Amino acid sequence: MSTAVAPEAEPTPRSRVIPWPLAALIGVLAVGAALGAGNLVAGIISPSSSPYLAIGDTVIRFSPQPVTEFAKATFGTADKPILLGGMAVVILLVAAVAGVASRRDRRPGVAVVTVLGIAGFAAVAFAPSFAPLDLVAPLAALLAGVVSFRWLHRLALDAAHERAAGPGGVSRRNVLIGSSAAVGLGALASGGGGLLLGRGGEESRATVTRMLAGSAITRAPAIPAGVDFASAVPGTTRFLTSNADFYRIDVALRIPQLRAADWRLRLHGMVDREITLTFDDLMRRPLVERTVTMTCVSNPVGGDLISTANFVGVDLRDLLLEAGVQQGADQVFCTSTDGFTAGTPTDVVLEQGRGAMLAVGMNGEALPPEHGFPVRMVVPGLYGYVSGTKWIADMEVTTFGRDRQSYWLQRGWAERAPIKTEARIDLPKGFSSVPAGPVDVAGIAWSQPRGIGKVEVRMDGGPWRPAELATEVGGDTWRMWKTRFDLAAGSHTVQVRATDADGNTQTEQRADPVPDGASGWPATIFTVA
Ligand SMILES: Nc1nc2c(c(=O)[nH]1)N[C@H]1C(S)=C(S)[C@@H](COP(=O)(O)O)O[C@H]1N2
Ligand SMILES: [Mo]
Repeated sequence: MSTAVAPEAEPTPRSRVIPWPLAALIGVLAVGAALGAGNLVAGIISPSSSPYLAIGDTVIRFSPQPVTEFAKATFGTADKPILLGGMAVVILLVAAVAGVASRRDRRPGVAVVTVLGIAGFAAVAFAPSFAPLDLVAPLAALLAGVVSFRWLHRLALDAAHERAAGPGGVSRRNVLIGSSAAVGLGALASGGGGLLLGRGGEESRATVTRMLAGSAITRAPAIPAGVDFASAVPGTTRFLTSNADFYRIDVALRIPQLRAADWRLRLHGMVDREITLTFDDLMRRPLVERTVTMTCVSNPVGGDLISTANFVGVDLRDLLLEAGVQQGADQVFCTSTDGFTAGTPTDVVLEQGRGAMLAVGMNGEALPPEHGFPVRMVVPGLYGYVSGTKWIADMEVTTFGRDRQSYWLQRGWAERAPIKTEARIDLPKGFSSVPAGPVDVAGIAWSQPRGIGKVEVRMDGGPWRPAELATEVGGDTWRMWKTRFDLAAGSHTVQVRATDADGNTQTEQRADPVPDGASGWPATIFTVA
């Protein structure tokens, strides 16, 4: 075999080659402009159509279970910003490489920018909730990317040419102006889009808040004095959590921006009568207020994925009784507009006095967008992933069959998830140093729907001592506890365990959150100075 020597190609004049750092920058700027444009247009016309966030959602949706578990275990609730940051790094690296590949010829760069644009387009088009108007933002991103790449590339080539031709620098200034314009527009568009993204649906929320203010609501018993020690012992948890501080768990990056007027719920499946409800239908039903502590199954021992609010809504039991649940149905399979699904045991929803509800209000206002506006489910005593579907759109009465596996069941979590009896130490903070003298030890305990009967604390492995309990509100909510120790200087370890109202003490057995909730006695190490 002989090696043929290729005839010497016509050498590209050096003047027609863009220096590689500038070439890389052009790729990055063009893609940055595309991302900004996509975000802006999404912010203006359809908040859930940002191509960047749609790609993030797609990554989450198709991540294999070990990857999502690793991300949750390693980053906790910071997994979303880390995902978005990682995506930005990867996309901008690809963009830089595309730029460098286009030092002479713009075609490789245009091709890569186009492929990225199509990826954003596809992510939006194949999202669980999709409306045709959603396609405008990714289209704008694609156009902005290609146009700015071609434009910057042309400016840079001209500059390279003129630099070879002699001093002058006019075109180089053009490159500078061009790239600054791209950065500026991209950043402005991104920022503006970001502001607008969070704004959709505000009018509809205000309307619902007004409707609630004017409606007859069977109020929850007034919250008595002495339910927490927040004023007596600074640093302890307040009984009611404000909406802004309420913990949040979302599988999707994009908060659905819905309007109450568009909301429909279809209740179907193994029922005698299918029911479809509008938001007005819901508001015509008897409204009831319930104080409920919601808990996430992912909450580690000592974690803060637990909060309490006054929810207003309608009784789910009555609704299911009206529909007529058929023999053998053991799962109420709920679907959200964001693609999330949860399967709630039928017997729990139908349990008299359990208080399962379709909630529309939270702490005196309409549900905040991030907590499920306009309607979510709340079931006291069950972890959120099997009971708390936000932005609920569909309820199918069915069985726990393989064909109806909800989101977290597909990822290895348990089918049934009653809340475990647990306690948390709020004070002293872990590894803190407290002054000598009496030391406040305080925290929370929960065991919904049974309620807390006793909390015990021990110091340095000594005898268990009962803690003082705050006034009880009910079984569906957490209960605050506190006690005091006189301690010598040095390092100390405090431990706590709760006992529910039926007399069952929380297990010492340590368990990770997967598959049905963490367990174990929390411990805090601190120093007395
Ligand atoms: N649509 C939707 N509903 C959802 C979730 C979700 O990711 N998407 N997370 C669930 C989980 S795991 C919990 S613990 C609760 C949390 O509700 P919050 O975010 O209002 O606190 O919502 C549940 N409902
Ligand atoms: Mo959760």
